Amino acid sequence: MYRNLLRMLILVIGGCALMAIVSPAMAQDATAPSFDVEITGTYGPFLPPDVSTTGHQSDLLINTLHWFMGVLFVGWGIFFVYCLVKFRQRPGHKADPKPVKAKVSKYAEIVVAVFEAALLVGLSIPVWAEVKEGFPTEEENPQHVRVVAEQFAWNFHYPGPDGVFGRAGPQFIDMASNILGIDPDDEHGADDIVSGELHVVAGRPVIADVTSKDVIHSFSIPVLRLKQDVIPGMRIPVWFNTKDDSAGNYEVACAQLCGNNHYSMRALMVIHATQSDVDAWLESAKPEEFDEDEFD
Ligand SMILES: [Cu+2]
Repeated sequence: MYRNLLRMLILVIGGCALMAIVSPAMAQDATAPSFDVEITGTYGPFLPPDVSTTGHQSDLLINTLHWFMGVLFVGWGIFFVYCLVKFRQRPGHKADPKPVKAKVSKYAEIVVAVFEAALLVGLSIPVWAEVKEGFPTEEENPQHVRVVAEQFAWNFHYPGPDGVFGRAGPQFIDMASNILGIDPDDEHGADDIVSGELHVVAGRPVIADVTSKDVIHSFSIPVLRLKQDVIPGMRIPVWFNTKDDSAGNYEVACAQLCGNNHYSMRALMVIHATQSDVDAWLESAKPEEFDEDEFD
């Protein structure tokens, strides 16, 4: 009996230790394409840095749930081992599989249920409401950007100096010269900027409309605790805001297994310190002078 218990304990502890050693090593070993610039902050086995104004609430929820589950795991684990020993079959005792009726376990279940309900009503629902519904108003001067996913890249569409997005449609797509299918006859589209990089300014809210050209992807920016499924045929708005001191280079990832090269579907997000830095970058990324002859 004790030998079996010992074997089980060694297996469990050994398995946990192995996972603790192997999983960070595997994370380091991923061979996704690297960026030309250095990524800000460290990524390891724990939560990445949080540079958003709402992320601390998600982190509080994640951390509370993990600690709570840890306490439950240890508590129920101890109770489980106690039962194995206490009710085991041994000389003079027969194993008794009948459930035990005890007040302690009933009260423990009630406490767990109340705590979980409090988490749901007091923490999860308000955070969800703010993150999903608390869009910045136009008075708060949000930056608008369109995000178009495709296998296996992120495209960011900026409205250009006129502030208006050009009309876009699949019939205009040309994979060499017009990957987002911006209507060449729409004057608002002539100054639009399409880039594989997301450039924003610290402290200014961003509203991003996400859509996909092919399959379902997931727009994920871990440092913003932002994740939104990207569905072909749908334009889904998401919003975020960055902390005032968050300038740096960060990663945009795809969080939905979307095909063979899903692992390589990442993009650079640059948070600039000032709006003029963003404007300078937009200026440098502007399309070549709109050539009318090309469309004759
Ligand atoms: Cu993807």
